[in-house]
Amino acid sequence: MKLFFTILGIGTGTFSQAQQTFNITWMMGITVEQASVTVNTGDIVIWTLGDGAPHTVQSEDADAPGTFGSGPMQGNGQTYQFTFNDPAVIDYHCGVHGSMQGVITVVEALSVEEKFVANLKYYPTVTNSDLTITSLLPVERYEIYDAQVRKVAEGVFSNANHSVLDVSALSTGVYVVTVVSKDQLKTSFKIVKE
Ligand SMILES: [Cu+2]
Repeated sequence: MKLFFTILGIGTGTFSQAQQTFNITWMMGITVEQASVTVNTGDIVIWTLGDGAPHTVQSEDADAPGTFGSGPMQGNGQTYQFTFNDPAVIDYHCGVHGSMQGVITVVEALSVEEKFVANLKYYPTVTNSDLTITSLLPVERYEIYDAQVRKVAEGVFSNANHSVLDVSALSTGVYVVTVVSKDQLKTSFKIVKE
């Protein structure tokens, strides 16, 4: 029993700073938001081509590691991956399509909770119908609370990284949306239903 708790303790400590993998679908039409990621040192980013067009992952940023860059890639599903070991803010782009660009922010001592929050985006925060939620770490479900902290809606995301919720059935007012990740991390944000 003593051994069990020792192992559990180590496991828990490791979990909060575990190496994580972030997936970006690299394709024409990707937004800067979708192409940008905040990671901890030691984390891996994988770019997977999402269309048939030729692309590169490259950077001329002085902060980019010297070995960073995919070279020419083509073919749906092709991947390029890089492990970021040093803190930096790196502008990168596709050498073929100038509009495909993003920012890799590499930070030291970022917890998994902070990474979840940093890589979750939601818009618009004032809406009468659609609320888009994108997350680089897989999300599982959501709950929506009204100003009296009553749960008025909940559901499971059909897509772990990009979902559009229809909030048109809510009455006008302020709501808190709680998003739960596959790893059971939670974060909340406010929206206004018009
Ligand atoms: Cu491209």
